[in-house]
Amino acid sequence: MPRTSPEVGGMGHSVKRKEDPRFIRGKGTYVDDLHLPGMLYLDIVRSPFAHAKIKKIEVSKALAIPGVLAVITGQDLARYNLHWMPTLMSDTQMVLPVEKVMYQAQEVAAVLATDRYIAADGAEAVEVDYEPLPVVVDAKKALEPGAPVLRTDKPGQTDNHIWHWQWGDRTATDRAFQEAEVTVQQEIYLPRIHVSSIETCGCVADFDKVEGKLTLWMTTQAPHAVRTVFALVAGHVGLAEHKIRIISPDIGGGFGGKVPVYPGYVIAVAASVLTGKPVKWIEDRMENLQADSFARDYHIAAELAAKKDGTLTALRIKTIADHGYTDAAANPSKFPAGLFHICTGSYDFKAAHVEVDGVYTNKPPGGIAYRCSFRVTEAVHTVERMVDLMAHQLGMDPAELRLKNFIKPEQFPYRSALGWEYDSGNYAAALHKAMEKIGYAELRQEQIEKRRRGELMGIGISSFTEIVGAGPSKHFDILGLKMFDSSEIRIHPTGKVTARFGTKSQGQGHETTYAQIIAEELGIPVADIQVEEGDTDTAPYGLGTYASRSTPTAGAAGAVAARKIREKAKKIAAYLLEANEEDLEWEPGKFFVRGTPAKAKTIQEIAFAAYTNHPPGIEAGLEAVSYYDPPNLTYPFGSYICVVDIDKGTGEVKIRRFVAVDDCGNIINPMIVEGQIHGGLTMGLAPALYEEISYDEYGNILGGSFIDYLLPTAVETPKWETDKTCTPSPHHPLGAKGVGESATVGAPAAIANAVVDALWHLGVRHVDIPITPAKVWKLLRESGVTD
Ligand code: MCN
Ligand code: CUN
Repeated sequence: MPRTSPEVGGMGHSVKRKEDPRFIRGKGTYVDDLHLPGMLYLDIVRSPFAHAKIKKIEVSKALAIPGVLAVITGQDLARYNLHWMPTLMSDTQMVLPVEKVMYQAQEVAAVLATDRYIAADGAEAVEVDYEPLPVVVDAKKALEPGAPVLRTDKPGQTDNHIWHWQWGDRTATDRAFQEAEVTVQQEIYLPRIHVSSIETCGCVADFDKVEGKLTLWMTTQAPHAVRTVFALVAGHVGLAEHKIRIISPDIGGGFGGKVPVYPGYVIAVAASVLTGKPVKWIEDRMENLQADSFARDYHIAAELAAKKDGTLTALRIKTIADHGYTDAAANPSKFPAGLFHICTGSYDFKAAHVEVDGVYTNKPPGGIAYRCSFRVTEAVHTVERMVDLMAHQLGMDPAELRLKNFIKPEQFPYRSALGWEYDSGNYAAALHKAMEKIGYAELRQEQIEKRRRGELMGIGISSFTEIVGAGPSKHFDILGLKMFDSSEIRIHPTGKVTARFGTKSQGQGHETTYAQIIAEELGIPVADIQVEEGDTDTAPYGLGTYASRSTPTAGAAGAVAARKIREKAKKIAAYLLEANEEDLEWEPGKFFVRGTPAKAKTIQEIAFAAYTNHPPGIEAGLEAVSYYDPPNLTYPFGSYICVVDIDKGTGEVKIRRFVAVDDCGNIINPMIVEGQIHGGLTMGLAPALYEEISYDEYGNILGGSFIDYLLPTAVETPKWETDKTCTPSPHHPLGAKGVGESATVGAPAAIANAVVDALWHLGVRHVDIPITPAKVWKLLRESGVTD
């Protein structure tokens, strides 16, 4: 039951999204909607080769086109030492190449013109003479002795190995494996995928030569962090942090793809600084798909040990992480493999060990997330596949095996074998609810009968644990910037509110849910609260929106700032009511004298007094700021059950039912959470059955357009059946956990497990995602199914 009235609209109300009236009327302001006087346009020349020396760039034909003003090359940027830039993982990345290109579709040069189409014509007319070099696309081959060394620019780099990282107790894990009664092992490949948000990336850079100030509207999920990085990289050409204003306007989906800094942004800035004119750069769809950062590309070798009774004892994982030509992942600095070491999942493992090796290949920079908190999807997929494999191996029901090994409610806060402290959870409750809702027992019965008739039906479970809200400053930073987040709430004399946050919504509805948090704490109606994000000149410093961190960090900051305001409001109320502070009680929206409810002051009256009649000894005004450093991450979880039917003739997997029970603690807006889960499930379905970016041996991208890279549409998407349990976070001020990525993280394993469940009796043990009809058809034929 919500504490506030529907008019106030605090936590628990499905308040309609405040941002939607402008979105559904086409009145949003995206970067490409900006048109500044005298604006120039940039287009980018891209490499057809995956690895090649640049012998010559001939620009005369391009410059001869009327309207083409300049062609910018790596040599031009090198004059200002801007041809390389740092990545978020302290690697280096080319802005524009001087010597060689490292992947197909890499930026080679940029054309500046008076018009978008002239810029494109100019890019066509630039002639580049390449000398092809041997290409490395296979991460395993990249590690073989004798493989061509790709990063010849890095002194001391003698192979393609980037880093080795390990976590956990190797000795205890090895011992557990030696003593194990049963073990299973499996190689699992999670392919490269791409987020494909509706809006591609782009920016408008506007350098004011008189003020010496750069305003950069850009598609970024983390405006403040980007500003700091720009200041650190371009300080030597006069761009100091206070002279850079980054504005992240409306964003048409981020999903992790708008965390990195792409070369196009930097070139546009350089072009604006040099010309003193506004410069717009907007990627087209193919550029977005082919050259922006990718996710996954993990080659995982996993082993699981158990007792014969199904008690899980140890997990051991070795992984090769393909990062493309540079490690441009957006991970917390301390964790090069992100939060992959949450891979013990929802289970009470006594021992675990994980090793990851980062590798360079001739591919675009990889290692960002795809709606996933820094590699948690890879972790969940691995453990959920392995647990399922073990259940089948033991002839135990996969639900039963899970229930037997779940971390029990009374074990929270729970320290995992890999060192995480899970805040709260009740995994069995979520699984039981999902089983009940889907009719698990009946489905198993149906499956037996179908199997007798030769029909292929499978039931798959995924009982995932997420890890979101990075993060506590003790362990979490990006390039040294601690991962707190912020809120600044200002109450105006008439009781209306402007609130600013260090995060940046890309479609998640922050303008609504942050207002609800303030409404919850102060009793001010949501309609009276204006939420702003994404402008570094106005918003307090924050690390941005990704890893479902907004609610755990900035949302918490909002609650804390509102509580600070309430403290001050109480003093003002006591003054106005001529009462002792201790005698005042709060109910949403007002303070009243205990026992005399008629003697009350509303928050609006208090706000007015804060500017017109403030008490002696107390400063005027009513505002507060909070920089919230979370004491821990939040661990949302859920249990998903998927039922598939497989067509023996075509190998097509049809999802008949999909039940998703999620738990993200206390919910701010149930409708928004449900929307997040629906979208997230569809983004989990996508890589499970459709999406993959692969390369041929020459490094040509296969799947570089939507003809080959399949996004599920409404036609392919099943009806999602959602439900929830509620296990509040004990450390979050509102008991909330993040939820934005849960469904994408949890769904693929449920689908993959259902497919293997349908085929197990035929001898199939594993199938890598995406589970295409061709793959299943081949497995069926290999198992002798001819139908
Ligand atoms: N929420 C809530 N109650 C909770 C938890 C969350 O009401 N207990 C609400 C929040 O207030 C917020 C939304 O749900 O409005 C998501 O909150 P949260 O889980 O904190 O995640 P973030 O706001 O940090 O969003 C990031 C997350 C990520 S990392 C990806 S990727 C993703 C996702 O959100 N990208 C999205 N969902 C997306 N949705 C849209 N429309 N567009 C994207 O780009
Ligand atoms: Cu991880 S994709 Mo989201 O964190 O922006």
